[in-house]
Amino acid sequence: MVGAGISTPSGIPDFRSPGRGLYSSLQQYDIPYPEAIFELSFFFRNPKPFFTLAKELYPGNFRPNVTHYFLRLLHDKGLLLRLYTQNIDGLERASGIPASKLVEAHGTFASATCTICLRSCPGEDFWADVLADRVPSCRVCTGIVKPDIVFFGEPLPERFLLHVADFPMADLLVILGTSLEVEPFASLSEGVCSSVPRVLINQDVVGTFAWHPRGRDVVQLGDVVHSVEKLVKLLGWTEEMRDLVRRETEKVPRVNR
Ligand code: CNA
Repeated sequence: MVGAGISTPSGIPDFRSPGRGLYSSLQQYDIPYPEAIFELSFFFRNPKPFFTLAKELYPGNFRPNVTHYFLRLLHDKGLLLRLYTQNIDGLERASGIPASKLVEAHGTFASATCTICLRSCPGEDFWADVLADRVPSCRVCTGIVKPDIVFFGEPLPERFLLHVADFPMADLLVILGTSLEVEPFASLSEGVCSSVPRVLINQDVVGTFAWHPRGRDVVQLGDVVHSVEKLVKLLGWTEEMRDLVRRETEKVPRVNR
């Protein structure tokens, strides 16, 4: 399970870190209060701020960091049952983890849906408009095309239901970079069997690790990259990680706008 804290080392602010979180820096988006950016009622009145944020998060503006590549390495080794992410930055996909291994619980910019005729389209269809500061519109009915990001009050993607089968099957749960404050995502942390070790890697102790810890819980506090590097070293995977990061970094040229 991962959240915004795994992408702060890639340069994307989280929501809640005081002073440097996204919610503290949303003034530039011309919205009445931070949460409005993900509210449908506000979006239909003024979709611009959301698309300004979308433009910021354009794939290619940011790169996966060691944490994403650690998860990719788990997949390469056949150890990743599933990656449940709250992030909408697409860096899990960018790290090379296939979509079949992902549950993007709060949605994705990889696809979009017309708000009027509900026609679905791939992300490539709307990015040109977003990058040119235009609100993308449907080719069929001219309705506003909304990227498949889950707004407040919207149902989670159907794939989220995979948790019903995944969590009882897991024999280790690793939780990285999340405040475990957003439901129903946060409660997944309680979905593994009570005998299954849970490892929290985060800046601070959060959620059930604070108020209802289990006997086999492990908590590693501090910067996520530092903690992951430490874990990788303990696993004896340092060389492999270095090779993977080198290969992937050479592959994806950074897009500078
Ligand atoms: P959050 O509530 O902002 O919590 C982030 C957590 O990560 C906090 O506990 C921080 O202390 C911790 N953290 C931040 N940086 C580090 C670091 N370098 N090392 C270790 N820990 C760190 O974010 P959540 O994901 O828990 O909240 C869910 C929201 C945030 C979802 O709806 C997301 O869509 C949303 N969000 C996503 C992104 C993104 O896609 N990158 C960015 C900002 C917000």
